[in-house]
Amino acid sequence: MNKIVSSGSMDYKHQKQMTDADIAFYHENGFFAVENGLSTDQINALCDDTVSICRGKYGKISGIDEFPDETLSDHEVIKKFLCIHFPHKGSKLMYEYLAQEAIKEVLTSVIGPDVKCMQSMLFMKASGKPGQAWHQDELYIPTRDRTLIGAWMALDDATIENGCLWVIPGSHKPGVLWPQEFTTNPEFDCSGESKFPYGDDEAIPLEVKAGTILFFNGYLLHRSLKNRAPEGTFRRVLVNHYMSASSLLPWKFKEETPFATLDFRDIVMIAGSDPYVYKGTEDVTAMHLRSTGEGGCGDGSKKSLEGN
Ligand SMILES: O=C(O)CCC(=O)C(=O)O
Repeated sequence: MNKIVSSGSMDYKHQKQMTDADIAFYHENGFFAVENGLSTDQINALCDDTVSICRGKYGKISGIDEFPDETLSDHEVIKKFLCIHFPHKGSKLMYEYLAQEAIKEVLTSVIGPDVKCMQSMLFMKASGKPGQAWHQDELYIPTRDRTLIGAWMALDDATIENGCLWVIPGSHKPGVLWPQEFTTNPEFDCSGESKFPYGDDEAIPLEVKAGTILFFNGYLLHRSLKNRAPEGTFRRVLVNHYMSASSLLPWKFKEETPFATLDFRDIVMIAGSDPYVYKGTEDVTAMHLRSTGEGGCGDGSKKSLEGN
């Protein structure tokens, strides 16, 4: 079984800067791993904050009517939820981590000096919880210059057993967004599955240690499988999405405005300057619970293109 390609990794503790070879690896393969991107203290702080979010300490989370009983242990609390979207809207710590130092270094190296963030997602993924079928993030969050990048911060070791990320190296290159179909496979949540001309044998699992930050291109085909690790374990990940601040972001609009002029402004600048600063920013997204699909996904008509 292929493991992460060593030339595609850097040890942030020792290197701190992307080399030309690192940048070339990212553009060639569509992903890049930074080992030791987070220290143990940072991982622990983010895990503690995950518990606070799930206990309702930072306020309402759409989709959660009642927070778990206070007598439950931290693990019992977090195992109730697969994933919470936009944790940075409730937690100050998760907001600060949008501009985490290793993330800024990689993004400014591969995107350019001006970088904005528009989304965060916090996966708890307890044992038994589903993964997400093959997809490309740009299908959900369409940038106009194809600069979308996910920064996936492993808070636990991610393994094949507990549902690590799988990618098809180089699948970002054609710049095609493959259509999706509804899937009822219990391996996955309700997000839909991309249909594409690659074989599953071209996919590689990205097994990484806690503290590794995986970066992946918005056109890269990727998925994760169900967590099959023993009961009581988790595959926690904080994943944020970023793009060049020079591009407009036609995301989450329903009205009939010409696509080319749409610009979602609920963003956070994390590096450089914002050419559209004169527009101001908005605060329209809020923390919400992602559906696991464990109760069924209906007929697919409610398939969400909101998350990724
Ligand atoms: O971590 C996962 O299970 C899925 C994450 C993902 O596909 C994404 O962030 O786009």
